[in-house]
Amino acid sequence: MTVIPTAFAPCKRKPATSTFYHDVVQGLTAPQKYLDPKYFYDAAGDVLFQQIMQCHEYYLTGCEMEILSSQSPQIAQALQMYAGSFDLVELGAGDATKSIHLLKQLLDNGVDYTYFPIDISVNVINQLEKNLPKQLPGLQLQGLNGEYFQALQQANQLTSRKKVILFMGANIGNFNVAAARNFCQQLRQYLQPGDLLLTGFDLKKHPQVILNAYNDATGITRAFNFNLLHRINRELGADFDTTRFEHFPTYDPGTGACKSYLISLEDQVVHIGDSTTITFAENEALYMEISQKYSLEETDQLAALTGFKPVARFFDRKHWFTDCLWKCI
Ligand code: AVI
Repeated sequence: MTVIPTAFAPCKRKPATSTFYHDVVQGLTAPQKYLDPKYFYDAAGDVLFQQIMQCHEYYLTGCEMEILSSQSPQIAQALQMYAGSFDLVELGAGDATKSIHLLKQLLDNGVDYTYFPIDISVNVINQLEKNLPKQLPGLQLQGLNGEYFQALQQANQLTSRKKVILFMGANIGNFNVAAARNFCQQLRQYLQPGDLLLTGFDLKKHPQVILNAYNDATGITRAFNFNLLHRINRELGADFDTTRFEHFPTYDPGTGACKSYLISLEDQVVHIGDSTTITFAENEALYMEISQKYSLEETDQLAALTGFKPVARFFDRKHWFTDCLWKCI
């Protein structure tokens, strides 16, 4: 049974000087109203995202899991061939349920490496440090808690070996095309020629399959989007009424941009704390998130524009998803 969390323990209200407050007000006062999707992931959002990953419409997780669980021998072989001796750094490691297959394969192959999982959540890192060595005896692990680039800098100070970066889960899709380019260029600056990057891309496919993934029949993705409004209510003392908004995912098969909006169902006023008032017109759209879909040519172009050379690609059986291996040039 799917459980949608409705009430979480009340949290302490954040002051009007907090970064969260600042970002929310900045987004809601922009000409095209938006919210930064990084704020989806509070405790309730984490639970909802776990549930999304189990929805049958949300094929992305299953496709990438299929790649990692069935092709880790080939992926490990490619890493060993292109990098020789290396350490493994995972950006946004989460619970490592996909990467564990690769970690195990490398151990079975007798590769001497350290796994550096990076995650913004200290909780996630603590759990990984506790659980992974039990599941994978002999694994050398050093968790790094923080923003990607700051933690990557730390990893660079801890090891002089070549690096293999894992950036999976189609997280790159949560940047628009220009921002993805910018991200890859920045990432490249923390790496050396010969280092490798394994990135997960969700591929363009029938538009309805994509739309369904962001509009599951059970309403989990809808609840995931609404949770951000609830979070703003909880943490910033706002009075969003989610019954006055509609979850509205869109997909443009031309550009590959899958964008989610919340549509205001009426003219309305929302208060945030004591001092901020936001007005919504009927049918006004609040932009929540992009999940960009790629063609294979577009993944190659992204590599070429940002200092990488594609060296291998791994697919699920349906060719809906790909993990691309790029080498730093
Ligand atoms: C984390 N990220 C890759 C997910 C995606 O598919 O864009 C986030 C998500 N949003 C709604 N469903 C899933």
